[in-house]
Amino acid sequence: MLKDQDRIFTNLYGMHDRSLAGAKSRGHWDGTAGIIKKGRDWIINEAKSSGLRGRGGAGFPTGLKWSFMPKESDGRPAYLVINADESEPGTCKDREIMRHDPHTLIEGALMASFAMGAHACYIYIRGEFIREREALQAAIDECYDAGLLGKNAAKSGWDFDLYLHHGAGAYICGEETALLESLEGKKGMPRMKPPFPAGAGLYGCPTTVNNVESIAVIPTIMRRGAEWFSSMGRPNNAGTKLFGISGHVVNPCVVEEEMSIPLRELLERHCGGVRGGWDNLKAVIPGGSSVPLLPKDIADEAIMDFDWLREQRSGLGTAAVIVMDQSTDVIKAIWRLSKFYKHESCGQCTPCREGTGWMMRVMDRLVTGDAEVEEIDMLLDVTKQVEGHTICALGDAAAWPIQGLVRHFRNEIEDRIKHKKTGRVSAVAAE
Ligand code: L3W
Ligand code: SF4
Repeated sequence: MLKDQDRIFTNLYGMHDRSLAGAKSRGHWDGTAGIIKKGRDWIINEAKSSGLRGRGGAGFPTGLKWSFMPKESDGRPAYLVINADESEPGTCKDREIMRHDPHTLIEGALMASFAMGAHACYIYIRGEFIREREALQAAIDECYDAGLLGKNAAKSGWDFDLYLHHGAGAYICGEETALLESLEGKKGMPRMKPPFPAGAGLYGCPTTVNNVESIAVIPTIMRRGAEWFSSMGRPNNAGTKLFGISGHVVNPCVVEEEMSIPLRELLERHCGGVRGGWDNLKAVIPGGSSVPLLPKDIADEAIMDFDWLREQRSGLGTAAVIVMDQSTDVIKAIWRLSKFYKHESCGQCTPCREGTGWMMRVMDRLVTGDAEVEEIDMLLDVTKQVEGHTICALGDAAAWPIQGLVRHFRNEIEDRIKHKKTGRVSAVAAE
């Protein structure tokens, strides 16, 4: 269990003083210039040694990503872009950082940008996050007034500007290259990769896109050291982690815990447990809507980290834990996600544009039981034709939850179809 002194986001725990004075009293902005003066390589190596893996869903090693940025400028400016377009269903952790602890994000942006040779950083914030952008903008203004941003930021010798850009409500703009397109003023449609943003990103310049939480933990890692961070969790799954827990628990919440905490401990320690007790659990989505759900027998043993969940053919994703008790119609729950992905597909590649519609229409029939049993395998076949055949990960994200449903709840789907045919139950109506 994470000790209080190892929490990074202490403001989540009732100390809601997000002002610069409050941030300083908690140790932020202390010795920032000294850390920067240790140099680019030192910061990147410290990020690498800490074992920090990206907190936006994919878990790509943060220090390694930074090291892809050019060491010497070829005349093009370099950029850091912070992905604050938090839209993955179930996910609400970055919102808490921006609302309660904006200074740790800003200080992290300065350190990370310096390490990558960037004099400018854009924070792309989800349009619906109005209170969060107000909090963040107020903190940015305070920093400019205090000399922590701008010329010779925080007396580090590095000139650094930070801009806040509002999104306009499209989930796909959380995909890093769609986000860059949107930031450039174009329609938010993903680009083909490679080139990765480090080679050609914002305005064709070297760019790193990092999630809010990945950047907000940086100042504490730099102060307390890579060894401290990597001592928490399991090998390859280091550090502290924000978990956003929703659904059928007694107290839904966002909480910071040690990586690799058992799921049951996480829910019972922080959320009052599953509604009606642990035995009332039916399934859990461990990492936001894009990762497959797990049934209770796997959830019983679940370790909340990248590698354990990947071995179960699910994932840590954004660590948005969606808990479903025995009252849940899991078929309908996954149908709702299919509807979401169909709606959010940008439509530029055929397998995703057509496949998300196909998947949703078959899911419609599975929910009501108005399908043939053979359609279950036909649906799986469609998911396989979408998975891995699209420009961005939205196609996979639409396919995986359905694959997980069929893998773990095929009997329930078949029962519904059979019972509908024999008229033994009145099936649930799709909305
Ligand atoms: C240089 C290489 N850079 C990879 C970089 C890449 C990106 C990062 C991860 O999808 C997942 C997705 C969602 N040279 C590189 C390289 N990079 N190889 O590393 O890349 P990748 O392709 O593994 O993932 P991705 O396309 O960024 C993200 C899943 O996250 N998801 C989360 C969604 C979250 C939200 C939200 O609200 N925060 O939308 C949940 O599971 O499905 O699989 O920077 O450039 N050779
Ligand atoms: Fe657009 Fe879907 Fe293709 Fe991604 S996979 S680029 S969202 S059509």
